[in-house]
Amino acid sequence: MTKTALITGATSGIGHATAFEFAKHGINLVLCGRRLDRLTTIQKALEKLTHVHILNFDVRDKAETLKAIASLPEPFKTIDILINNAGNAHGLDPINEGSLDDWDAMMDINVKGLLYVSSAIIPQMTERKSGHIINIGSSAGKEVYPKGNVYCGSKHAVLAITEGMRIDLNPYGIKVGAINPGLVETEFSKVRFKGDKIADSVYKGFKALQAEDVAEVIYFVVSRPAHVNIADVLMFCTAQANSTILKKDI
Ligand code: NDP
Ligand code: 8X3
Repeated sequence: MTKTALITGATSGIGHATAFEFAKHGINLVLCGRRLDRLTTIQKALEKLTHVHILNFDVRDKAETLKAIASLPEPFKTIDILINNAGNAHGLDPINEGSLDDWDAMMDINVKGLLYVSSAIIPQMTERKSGHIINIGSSAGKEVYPKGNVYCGSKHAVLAITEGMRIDLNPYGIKVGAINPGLVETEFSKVRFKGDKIADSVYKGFKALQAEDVAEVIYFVVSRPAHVNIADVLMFCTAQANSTILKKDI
């Protein structure tokens, strides 16, 4: 039977690439994000391959998030696969110089937003006793690096929440796992550095992971047989050894 996936943060980067990868395999899609123009463009492109519904909301807004997901029309109401991907880093500062607004953004989007979306989807999965939740964590959720403080904290929280979800949803046969990439060349650094030109240098001198590399792994994870749950993936580009060791050719 054809499955339906809801992907948050589908307007760029990993979420966008995952939408294209899933569409290639005929998975029906509910694509979410704040940039409606992009959602519409992606919907037009993917409708040739699969059924697509778009939801335009900010995961920081609890009421808006719950309302948007409750508004899903009948053919898209049953979500088999939830990809909690929306998120970003905001700033890269020592803790003594960090911005409270940046901290709010990271905790509100990466942690609370993921919880709001999950709370809207989990009840139908527990009722059906099936489903698959993938949370996009980060290598930053496994290892803290200088100036990463709150972003790393938010991603450590994603990992802890993933493990908690897997325990609590185990009686219902729901698969839960995390994909934790290192450096991926997306709009991530543009957001982190607020458009500053330093963002252009982040992926220079080495070949970073591409969003499609992560999307392929996500598809691999969701396409395993019913008895197989890939609980945790840590993936780096070859040039990256961990959060602080990166081989650059310049
Ligand atoms: P992008 O900036 O390219 O994509 C982020 C996505 O999140 C966009 O689609 C954006 O959509 C969405 N988003 C951001 N804020 C909100 C919000 N408040 N409400 C709804 N949607 C929101 O970055 P990536 O693709 O790299 O990031 C995706 C995930 O991967 C994040 O969780 C990130 O932490 C994680 N990650 C990224 C890595 C990297 O190096 N790039 C490495 C490890 C993990 P819109 O703006 O339209 O709302
Ligand atoms: C994104 C990877 O190293 O910039 O989560 O934190 S990193």
